[in-house]
Amino acid sequence: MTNAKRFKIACIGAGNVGASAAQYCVEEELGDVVLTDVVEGLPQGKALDLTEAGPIRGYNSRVTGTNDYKDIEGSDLAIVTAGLPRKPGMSRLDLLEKNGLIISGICENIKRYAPDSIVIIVTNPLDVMVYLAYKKLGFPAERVIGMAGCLDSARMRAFVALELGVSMKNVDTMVLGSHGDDMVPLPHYTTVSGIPITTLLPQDRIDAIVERTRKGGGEIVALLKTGSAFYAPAASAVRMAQAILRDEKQLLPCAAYLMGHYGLNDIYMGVPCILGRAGVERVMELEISEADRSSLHTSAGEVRAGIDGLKERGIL
Ligand code: A3D
Repeated sequence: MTNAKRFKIACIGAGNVGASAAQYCVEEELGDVVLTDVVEGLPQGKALDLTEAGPIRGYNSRVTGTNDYKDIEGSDLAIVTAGLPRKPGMSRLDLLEKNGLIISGICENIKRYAPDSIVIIVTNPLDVMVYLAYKKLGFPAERVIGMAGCLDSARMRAFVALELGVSMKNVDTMVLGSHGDDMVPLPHYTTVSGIPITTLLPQDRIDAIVERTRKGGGEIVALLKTGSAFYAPAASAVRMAQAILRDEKQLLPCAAYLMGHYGLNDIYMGVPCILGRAGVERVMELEISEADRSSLHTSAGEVRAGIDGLKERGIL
């Protein structure tokens, strides 16, 4: 183990994202994982399979599967991916209600069994679900964080690296706003080893990368036909978990609770955050253009509409 303390990580939801997150956690030896789901046998089967991969992949972290929330007792961190995907004929509001009820139930259990944990929400619609979790958990805002910007900026990094034929590791990007078509990718804060891409690529190529980033989730859904992306979302959630548990002070875009930042109040939105052992240790305020600020506020309007939807249905 590279980390001195043996952490306990609850991966709640053992579907595509949850199981991949469990895999990345143990491969990184970030801690012992408890995989939890409502479907009997699913988390147990995946946990056993991951355990049996241990001797080959060379990890000693434990993975166990359960349908009983009691087993998450004392977890240091929870990654919540439980939820339903939107099915044909289901409205956004119906999905909001169904996942809202699931997240509310899970928060009850986290509060009961892991009251000191840091919680990373992945379930969609992300910015609304993480706001709901914050309200239901009653934890300090720095301990309730949404995963989206990390994924959106990873997608943009990948597209820039592919376009320029450079290492993915050399590319840094920043994406603000809500997770969806209204997100705000920032080309001016996108660099290759410190060189702004605005000096490396023509405007039309940058515009195309920004557009592909905005539609990144949809591009994968269209290819897969059933289900949505899971490798990159899981990797992003585990990147955040690593920054927190190892107190790395990493600057990553995350959905954080805003109290006046960027002119927004009492809302969760994607902003640059310093992640360390306390969770979101600082929200960074960047200088952004008037156009980007206005897109951020448009994006906030969508999130507020979702929050109102939950209130109308008595979930919040
Ligand atoms: P999927 O493979 O369907 O897994 C979801 C799992 O949640 C299933 O195994 C369910 O049985 C389980 N579940 C349902 N209710 C409960 C409950 N009450 N307690 C525990 N488990 C439960 O979906 P997925 O893993 O592909 O995606 C999971 C969620 O993440 C969805 O809401 C996706 O939309 C969301 N997601 C978000 C992003 C972001 O970037 C924010 C990216 C990818 C997926």
